[in-house]
Amino acid sequence: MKEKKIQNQAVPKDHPRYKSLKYRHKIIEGMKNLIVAEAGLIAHGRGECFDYILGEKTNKTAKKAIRAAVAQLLISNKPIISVNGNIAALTPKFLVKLSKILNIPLEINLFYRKEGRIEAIKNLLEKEGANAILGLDENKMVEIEELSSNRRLVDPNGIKIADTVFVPLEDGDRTEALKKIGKKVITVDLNPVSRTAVWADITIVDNIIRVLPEMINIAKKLKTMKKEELINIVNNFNNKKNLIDTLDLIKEYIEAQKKMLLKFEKNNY
Ligand code: PTJ
Repeated sequence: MKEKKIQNQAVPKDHPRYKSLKYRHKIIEGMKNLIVAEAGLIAHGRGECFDYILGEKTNKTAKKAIRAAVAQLLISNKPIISVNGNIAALTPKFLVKLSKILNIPLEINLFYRKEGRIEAIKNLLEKEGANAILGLDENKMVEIEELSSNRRLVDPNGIKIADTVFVPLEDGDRTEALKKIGKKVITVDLNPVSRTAVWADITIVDNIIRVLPEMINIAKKLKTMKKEELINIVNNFNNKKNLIDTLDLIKEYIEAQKKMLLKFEKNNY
């Protein structure tokens, strides 16, 4: 508790990087509470780097992907939301809200298994009001044979029988395995060229902390649409094209930064 206080005091609200530091501290606290794996810190840093060169905002390509993702979740018969340590630590409230508004269960599915982690994540989600959590009883897990990592152990009532799996901040292996067994895969990944980003059916290239609130807003709107309209949204979405457009946005951002530096240099700042 004392430590938490000291950390919060270290980040004044008027700090220009306040938000970024706040989420860093959530990840660090999450690691201390077993929610986040040690490697989750590194994954977060990699994400931050891509976020920077995407302008730290929800770009138009991300908005398109979010719309398609929500439509896909609404037309699915058995969708599921896969939860790992990083997402739970960063944005538990919106995770639970999304699960409720779309009526989709949450399944805790971890890459780095360690005693106490599932319990810690479960408690955090329940504190935010979650009542449909799968992946809790390790004795009842079944395997996805195509996968060798810890993620192969899934809930028989969740990922195993799902037609669409929403797997934010994912590693490439599982996305590939899930695709091979016929699942639709939706992901959130700030790296537009990760194997997950490329393999998924719908990739939202944006920070999970901005994506979930936006998905909730879009869900409220799309929930009233007819199934045919939702199918149309999904069919009109081209993931590879959207990723290419995202890379163009990164190029534009870097060009703009270059121009700014050239101006500084010219004016001797
Ligand atoms: O909790 P566990 O044990 O299941 O482990 C979770 C991590 C994230 C450690 C594990 O899945 C992992 O190692 O993932 P990777 O392979 O590092 O991939 C994570 C991807 O998420 C990377 O491409 C990052 O750029 C991206 N990423 C990191 N933070 C964010 C993000 N994408 C969106 N929003 C973020 N905040």
